Order: sequence, then structure tokens, then C-alpha cells
Amino acid sequence: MSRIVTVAAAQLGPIQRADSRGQVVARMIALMEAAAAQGADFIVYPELALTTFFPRWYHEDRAAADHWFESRMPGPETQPLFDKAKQLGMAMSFGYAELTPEGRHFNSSILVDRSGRIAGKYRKVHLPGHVELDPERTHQHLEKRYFEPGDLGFPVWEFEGGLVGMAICNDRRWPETYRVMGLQGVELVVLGYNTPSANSQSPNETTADRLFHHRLSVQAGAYQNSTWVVAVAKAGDEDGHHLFGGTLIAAPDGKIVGELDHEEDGVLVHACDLDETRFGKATIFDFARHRRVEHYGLITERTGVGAPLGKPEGA
Ligand code: CDV
Repeated sequence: MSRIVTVAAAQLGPIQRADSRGQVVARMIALMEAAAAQGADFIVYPELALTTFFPRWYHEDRAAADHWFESRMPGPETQPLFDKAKQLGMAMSFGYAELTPEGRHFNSSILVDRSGRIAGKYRKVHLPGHVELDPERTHQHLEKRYFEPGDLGFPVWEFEGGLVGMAICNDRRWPETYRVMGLQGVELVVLGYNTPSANSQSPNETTADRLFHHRLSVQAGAYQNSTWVVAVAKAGDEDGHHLFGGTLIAAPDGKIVGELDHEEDGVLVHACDLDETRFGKATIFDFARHRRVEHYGLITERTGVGAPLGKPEGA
């Protein structure tokens, strides 16, 4: 059986605050058709794919933000996306704001198999930003106001003939994200992001700097866990706030095999051979042979930085 998954990284250009779910779903369907025409069997869309990146907007009344959330998946507006995927026999993953029946809010993403069944759900663990309006910032990033941290960990699923996991945006900067999945043998990590091109707390940081950190994080995660990583942007100018592009696919050796060079809707298709993950997993990153967990305790004992453990020689 073939171990090649032909993945389409489906970048979305900007989504404005006034754009409807129906308009966005129509764009996603157009991308899916383009991906199918290029032979893709698994399409990956960005974080919060159905709306503008709404955490940039402050609502004093938190509940006033609930209209950005989906209380059903699929719901009436997303059903056409599921129908098209089933018709094309296309597996997919996309991010959305999830409102649970208990009234909990998560920044979530799902894996949907070729039959249209939701095979897996992930809820963003590393939420960046702040809770209250911060007038010092040029733009708000209120993820900590609107979402609670994910409660599902970083599961890996048997999916499309391989081992597939998900992450969302800021998660890609944290080595723990990839390693927890690496320890489940992950072969393909799919993740979407909305990353502002400017850092409102660091005015000297350029977009090029930020793209460098994006690539560095994704490539390191891929290499150190010998896995494919597909990283998909929502990009461009949303209501006067710019998000960078940089949609890319990194191979298990950490090299970028393809990257989009624009900020519009578009697909980047690559045939990912899952067997290419085997070499790294059997050699330099053979965890069972080389990891030394007796020295890694601090990683789960401490959240923030504490006192140094070093003592003078002989003490
Ligand atoms: N949506 C995000 O998680 N964005 C963050 C920004 C705030 C730095 C990111 O890590 O790209």
C-alpha cells in the first residue's frame, strides 16, 4: 500500500470582518477543487479559517464575540464544505472557533476523513496574547480573552494510512508540541496560523524576522521529530491589519520542499512520502535509544524559569 499522502496546503487570503461564512466556504470549496485538480487527497486550511482573525477585536461583553463561534460542526454554513470533500473523496483539516454545548470556547481544528466523518479534534494549547484591552498595543491579540486553553493534549491519529497530528499557530513555536506527537510516532503534522506581520511590542522586528522565526520553528519541529509538517497561513490585509503568508511544507529532514510566495488564496501541493520519516526515526532521533528522560524532569515540573540547578564542582 502506498504511503504517499498528496497534501494541499490551502492558504486563504484575507477575510474581512464583514465577510460571511458562506463567502468564505465558497472560497474554500474553490481551493478544494484546485487541490483535487492537482491530485491532492488531503487539504489543509488555516487556523480560524471561517472568519476574520477576530481576536484582534475587543468586545467588552465577552458574549458579544460568540457570533464568531461554531456551535455545530458541520453546521448549515459549513455543510457544503463537507459535501464537496465527500464528493471529491478529499480528506481535510481546518480551524474554527468552537462553542461547546456547555458554553466553553476553544480555538479548535479537526481532521475529516474522505467519507466526511470527523476523525479527530484538537484544541489549541498555547494561547498567545492577553485578556484585557491593552491600549499600548497597535493591535489587540485577545485569544486569552475569548478561548480557554485546549484540554485534549496533542493526540495523533491513524489517518490516511499514516500517523497524523494537529497544532494551531502559536503551538508551532513550542518544541513540546512536536515532541509529544513525536513520542506517538507522528509522521505528518498539519497546522494553520494567523500571524500578524508586525509585533506591536517590538517595533524593530521586521516581517522578514517574523517569517524567519516561523520557518525556524516549523523546520526544527520537522527535523527533530522526523516528521512532515504542513503549515498553512491566513494571509494579507484584514481590516487594515496585515498577516504574513509563508505557507510551507517541511520534510522530515527539516528542509522546505515548497512555499507560497503570495498572500492570496492558493494551494501548495506536495506528495508527502510518509516512509521518508523512517530514516530519522531509526537513527539520530530514535527516541527509545537516545532520549534520557531522567534528565528532563524540569520540563514538566516547572512552567516558568526557576533557580539554576548548578552547584560548584565537588560541593
Ligand atoms: N494566532 C497566533 O497564535 N498568532 C501568534 C502571534 C500572536 C505571535 C503566532 O504565534 O503566530
